[in-house]
Amino acid sequence: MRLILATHNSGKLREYRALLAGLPLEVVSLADCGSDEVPPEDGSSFAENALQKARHAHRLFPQDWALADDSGLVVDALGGRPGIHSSRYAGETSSYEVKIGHLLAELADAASPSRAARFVCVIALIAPDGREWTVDGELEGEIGHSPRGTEGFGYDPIFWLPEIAMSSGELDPVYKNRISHRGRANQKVRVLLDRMLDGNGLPGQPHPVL
Ligand code: ITT
Repeated sequence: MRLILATHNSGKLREYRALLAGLPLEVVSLADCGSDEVPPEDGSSFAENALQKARHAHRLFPQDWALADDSGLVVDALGGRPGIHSSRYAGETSSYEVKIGHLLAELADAASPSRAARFVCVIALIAPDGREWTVDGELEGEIGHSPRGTEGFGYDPIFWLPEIAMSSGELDPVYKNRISHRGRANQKVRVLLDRMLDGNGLPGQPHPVL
């Protein structure tokens, strides 16, 4: 049995392939399944968007498990922006250099001097029998003053982790997965899957939601 990752973001795919390693499921992306159709994503919360994307995969491949993530960067001094619009911030097709420049400029103009921010991730998981779960994870940090590091993707170069004095763009991928918003949400997914799969990746007994 397969688990379909409903994402076209190559950075997320790389992280999920590591995060989901060792499951009794074949982890494949929508593109691996020959689907390049972009799932809908017009909800008003991370959870709604994650469910929309996972339901899209479940509709296309109802025999398989479906997993989607909606995530983003929430900046306090910007009233939570870019938030659920992180991938479309400063224009859908703009590069991350442009998005990061735009964010730093907005923050320089913000009334509040606070640079507090967090990465948020909500994962939606759908079983072949249609049961749905959402779980979340967060990583607290600050917006750095200039980009640092070439690891990760998206906003990682300007996400500053004061306790370790590094940006998340400087983190080894294994360490990022251990502490990140995505890694934390995924730990809950692994608990769910461990409880629900028998050794063959088939749904076992229903289990209360976490
Ligand atoms: P899919 O919908 O195909 O999964 P997407 O990139 O559009 O891909 P989202 O709508 O969930 O995904 O947007 C997430 C954006 O938030 C992502 O493009 C980054 O800009 C940012 N983001 C999320 N997690 C991140 C991380 O771990 N590191 C850096 N930026 C991250």
